[in-house]
Order: sequence, then structure tokens, then C-alpha cells
Amino acid sequence: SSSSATYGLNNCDKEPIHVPGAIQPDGLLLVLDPDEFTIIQLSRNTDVWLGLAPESLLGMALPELLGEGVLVFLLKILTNPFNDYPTLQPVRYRDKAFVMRGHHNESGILVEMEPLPHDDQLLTYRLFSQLSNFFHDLERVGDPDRLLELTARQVREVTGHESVMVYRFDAEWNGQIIIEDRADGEQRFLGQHFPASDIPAQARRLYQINRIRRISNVHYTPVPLLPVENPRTGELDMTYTQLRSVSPIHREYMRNMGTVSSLTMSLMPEGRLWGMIVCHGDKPNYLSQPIRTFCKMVSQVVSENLQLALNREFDHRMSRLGRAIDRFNAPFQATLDLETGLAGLQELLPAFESDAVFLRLDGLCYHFGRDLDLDRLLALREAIRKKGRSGMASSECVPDALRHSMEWVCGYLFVPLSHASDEYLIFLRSERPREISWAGEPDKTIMQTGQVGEARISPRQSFQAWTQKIRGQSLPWERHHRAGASRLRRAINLRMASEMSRLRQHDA
Ligand code: BLA
Repeated sequence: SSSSATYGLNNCDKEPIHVPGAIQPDGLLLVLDPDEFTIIQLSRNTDVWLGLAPESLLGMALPELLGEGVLVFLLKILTNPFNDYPTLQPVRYRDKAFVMRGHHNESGILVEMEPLPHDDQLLTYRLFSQLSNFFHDLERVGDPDRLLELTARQVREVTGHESVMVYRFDAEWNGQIIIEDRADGEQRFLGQHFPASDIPAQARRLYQINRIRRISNVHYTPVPLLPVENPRTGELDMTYTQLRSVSPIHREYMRNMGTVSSLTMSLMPEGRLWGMIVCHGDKPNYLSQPIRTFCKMVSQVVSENLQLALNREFDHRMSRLGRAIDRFNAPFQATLDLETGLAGLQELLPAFESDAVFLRLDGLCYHFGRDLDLDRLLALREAIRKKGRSGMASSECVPDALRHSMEWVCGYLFVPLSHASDEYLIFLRSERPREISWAGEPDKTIMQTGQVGEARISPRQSFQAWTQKIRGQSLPWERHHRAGASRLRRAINLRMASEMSRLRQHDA
């Protein structure tokens, strides 16, 4: 295919990976007319698996080829109300056992066939007992890291890959290896970061839909389709297939990494792509459908448990912060002098991991913690326009235009108190320099290779650790900081409301 020459870094995310027009050679693909069940398009490797030339199969009805038994399977596919997971069914052709996976789209009914392993019963027994033990382990682990560690080990035992990693996305879709479990006990990538362009947007979109992908042997030759164009739709959307031929750029990336086989599962707590379980092998590793189904089940149950573990972690942080807020709030509500009450905010700074807090309330300005010129603060408030839900805004670095004038201030969390008048609270954080270890220099993600005049863009060739020093950023604001700020806002608004009614009673 010529697509590796036409897609580079600046248009990486344009490669239409869901319509590659080819499959991996681990099985075969048949596309059927949804009314007649006749084969209208197929992979050109049917001779390998069935001993039949692809040309001879075009126009043949599937029941004619595999027996009337497949009718139930086909009807099940057509009546699957969600059609977002495949229907599975074992089938025999002559003396060979296969598993069929089927789903349908505008192009027709897509049926993938892969060989079923011979030691079927033994395998089933092994997988079930592994799964049962894994469920027991899940009940015992509470924190996210332990959960993912256990998962990686479990998956490596079942797949036999040399390495299983857990990759977590950050807010910009860069990733970090947070768990690494290797057969040789070594660590190669643990803690390292990878730029967002390594897994472009359309790939991430596809991985939310199709939660498990494999490459048995990265050196495979893609098997094209016959005819090339789907008779009903032209392009054949292979989003839901498991034999989809993967991007040549990604295959090159894997070869550069020295990886021959892979299996990847999406981790999706609350239905959003949070990370992936990535298995790597240094030799070809064909995993049969039952083993892949096992891994997919593991990743789904782990996604659920991960959500619980993340919530528990949040609850724990939130209750600590909440206790600090309560300690501020009790005297704050009780004292008659507003300024004395507000002075308690000083004690809240460590809990918010902040250096100062600034408050504008009822026409007055209050400042607790590290000193800052009032003009600078008002300039910052002016610059904060973008606001999230709840009107809050936060950043690890002040807007560019202010960077040089803000003295020690780097990060801010802005909390409006009332929308009618300009009353608000701003937590301020100083710079926290840190180091990020990248697997390869991010600027060299893309290599210009080839002769002068026929420059070709390819993924980076070195994964040597490279340390980047990050300056000009504070600690990141996290969910519990925002939730805490929101609770503090309610406390202040409550106090101001009772202040108002006290004043009114006084006037009366
Ligand atoms: C896909 N890139 C991927 C995938 C991973 C990575 C895990 C998903 C593969 C799958 O689910 O089967 C990246 N692999 C990694 C990382 C580690 C790893 C970070 O093992 C860390 C240890 N890739 C590039 C560049 C481009 C690119 C520069 O580096 C584009 C110019 C593209 N990556 C790219 C594409 C895919 C991909 C197109 C989709 C492959 C497919 O599913 O067809």
C-alpha cells in the first residue's frame, strides 16, 4: 500500500484507518448481501483457509457453503438490537473448525472466520478458572494501581506476551506507561511519556468503539478484498472487525520499537477512553478468539472496577479537604465580624495546595498568603474569560500576555461567588518545575527519511529516554480541588445571605 507515503505527522489523524480495504491474514472475511446471504465481497485468501479460489465464491450463498445451520447465526446478526458487538458462532468446514464473528452495516453482513484451537475443552477450563480467580482478586484490591498491576499480570499469563503495559492518557491525549509487567522482570518504559500523535484522534475514536485489537505478526502482508470496492457502498467500513489491516505507519512504529506482536484493550471507566492495556511480544503470537474474548472481558470488568477505585480515591481526598473546609466554616458562620471570619482562609491554603487566596466580596478585597500587588491580581481577573461549567476557570499557567508581570504567580483557580456583581475567589499557586521522561524526543516523533527530493515521513526510530524540564507551570488542579472550591463558595454565599438578613432586621 502507498498510504504510508501519503500520511505524515501533520495529517496523521486523516488516515482513514477504518476503511483499509484489506485484512490481516489470520482468517478470512466474507461480506454478504443482507437479503440473499450471497457473498458480494471477500478477502482474497479463501484458498488458504478453505481451499477455494475467491473468484469461485463470489455470488455463492453462505448456507450453500457452510450448511443451513448458519441461517440462525445470520438472523441473530440481523436482529441484534444494538449491533455494537459481534455475534459469535463455531462452524465446521470439511475437517476444519472455525469461529465466525458477524455484524452488519450498510455494506452488508460482515462475517469473519478464524480457526478454532484444537484443545478447546482444556482451554475453556483454563480460561474459566483464571477468570474465577481474577474475580476473587478484584474483591481484595481497592486502589487503582494495585488493580491495574494485577490485571497486567493476569493478561500476560493468558496471552504469553513478553510485556504488558498500562498506558494512561492525560488531558491533552499524551500518554504515560503507569504499569509495566514483563516476563524478564525488567522495566523498559515504566513512567515514560509518549506524545499524543503516537495514537492519533481517529484511532482513539475507533478504540472507543472496538475495544480490543490485535496484530499477530507485524511483518504480515495485508490481504486485499475482491472486488476492491464494496458493491453497495464503495468503501467497506471495518470498524467492528477484528481482522482489519492496521495502519502501515503504526506497523512501522512497532518495528522501530522491536515489537512483533501486540494485543491492545481499551480501558473505559464511565465510557470514556481513559487508557489502554498494551501487550507486546518479540515474536509472532497468534491468539485465538476465546483468548481474545477472555482479555476483552477482563478489560471490561477492570474498567468498571477502575471507576470504583478512582471514585474511592476522589472520595478520600475530598473528605480530607472537606474536613479542612468545615474547620474554616464553623467559626466563619458564627463570628459577627466578616473580616475575622475570612482570615481563617489562611489555614485552608495547605489543603488547597495553594500559596495565596484572593477574595473580592461586597466591594472589598481580601488577600491571604503570599504577597502580590493588587493591580496584578485585577489584571489576572480581567484576563480570565474562559469559564467552565459552574463559572469556574483554572489553569496551571497564567495567560501568555501576563506571564512576565505576575511575579511568583503561575497557576490559578477562579471561582465566581455571585454573577450579579463581580465577586469572586482566586486560589494562586507558584511554579512547580518538574521533569518528564519521554520515550524518545517528542520533536523527533517524525523522521524525514528517504532520498532528497523524495522525503518520506515515518515514525521516530529511537525510543531512548529523553528528559524534558517543564518550567512555568504549577501543580495541576484536580477534581477534588474544584469540588472543594465549590463547597467553599456555598459556605461564603450562605454567610453573605445571613449577613444580609441580619442587616435587614437591624434596619427594620
Ligand atoms: C496506533 N499507536 C497506536 C496504538 C498504540 C500506539 C498503542 C494502538 C494500536 C492498537 O490498538 O492496536 C502507540 N504503542 C504506542 C505507544 C506505546 C506502544 C505510545 O506500545 C508505548 C509503549 N503513530 C506515530 C505517528 C503516527 C502514528 C507519528 O507514532 C502518524 C503519523 C499513527 N498510531 C498511528 C495510527 C494508529 C496508531 C494511524 C492506528 C493503527 C490502527 O489501528 O490501524
